[in-house]
Amino acid sequence: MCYTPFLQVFGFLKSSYQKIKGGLTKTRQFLGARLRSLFKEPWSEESFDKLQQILYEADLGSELSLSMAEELRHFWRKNPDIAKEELLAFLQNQSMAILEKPPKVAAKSPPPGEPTVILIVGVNGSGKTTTLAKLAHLYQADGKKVLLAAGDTFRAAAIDQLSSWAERLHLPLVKSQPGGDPAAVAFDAVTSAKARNLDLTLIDTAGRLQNKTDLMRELEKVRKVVGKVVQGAPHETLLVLDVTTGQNALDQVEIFHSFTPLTGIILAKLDGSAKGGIALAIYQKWGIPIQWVGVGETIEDLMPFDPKAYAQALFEA
Ligand SMILES: Nc1nc2c(ncn2[C@@H]2O[C@H](COP(=O)(O)OP(=O)(O)OP(=O)(O)O)[C@@H](O)[C@H]2O)c(=O)[nH]1
Ligand SMILES: [Mg+2]
Repeated sequence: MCYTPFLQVFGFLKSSYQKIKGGLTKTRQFLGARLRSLFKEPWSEESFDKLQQILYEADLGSELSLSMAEELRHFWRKNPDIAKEELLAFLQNQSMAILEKPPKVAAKSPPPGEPTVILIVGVNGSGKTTTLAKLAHLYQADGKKVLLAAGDTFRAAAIDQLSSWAERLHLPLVKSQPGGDPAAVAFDAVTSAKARNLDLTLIDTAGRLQNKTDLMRELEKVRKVVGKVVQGAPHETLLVLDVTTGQNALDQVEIFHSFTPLTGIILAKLDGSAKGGIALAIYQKWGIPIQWVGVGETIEDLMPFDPKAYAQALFEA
């Protein structure tokens, strides 16, 4: 499912069930092993308490783990002879019902002929720069003219990292000296993209812990200056979450969203995590669409989030 008009361009990139299943391997092993051992026992009232704990451990969050287990309990009480497959189907349907609710946030569109601006934010090391390169590669493959902005001016290595991606992908890059003003880089980049009639500017930013208020405010400044160049910019603000950080990811969503309204989430490192359930917890709480999932370190390892494939793969014991 595509949530934003801009993402619909990726008609060529149909997310396959097999791919998302591959990305969820660790989560599925974790959940599947526990669900299988739960299903070996005869179902009783106690099974639902155990189920709640299992869901919680897969990072569905306390509220959601409780409500899903309780809904299943009510369903089972009405249908006590129900088969294991139907209980799993119920969990899949519950997940789908959550993910199919309309999003509470929306991307904006630039005025016709002007570039779309996407701001990539997140805590240190979450996968921002790599994900930005993966996204650039996808848009490029879709025929879009992309420009990269090295808005992480904090470390020389960060500028070098994006420069080498730009070289590899043959994409223009706007950068400054280390220590430069990220807002100035963003301004120059969007101005340049507009002057050159490019389709898209992807702005990298420095990792920042969500509890560092001054750094969070720096993002507000970046947003403000790009908005002066192209109306509505940034049209997308995407938070890259390292799924392996577990419940802390929920704090990150909350604080980043309060400083810099998010239009989407990218779950990076899904391949290395058994905590893939976090997608449900995030969408249930904030209605911010999970747009992409990172499933490895290479440039091809980014796929659109497909709620149906995700719900199906998650609860397939
Ligand atoms: N396995 C796996 N590794 C990933 C994924 N995405 C990023 N990484 C790795 O995570 C590490 C950090 O990635 P970066 O893109 O540099 O992260 P960052 O958020 O830009 O880091 P800072 O700029 O230091 O805040 C790198 O080794 C990446 O290769 C993913 O989806 N799966
Ligand atoms: Mg980076």
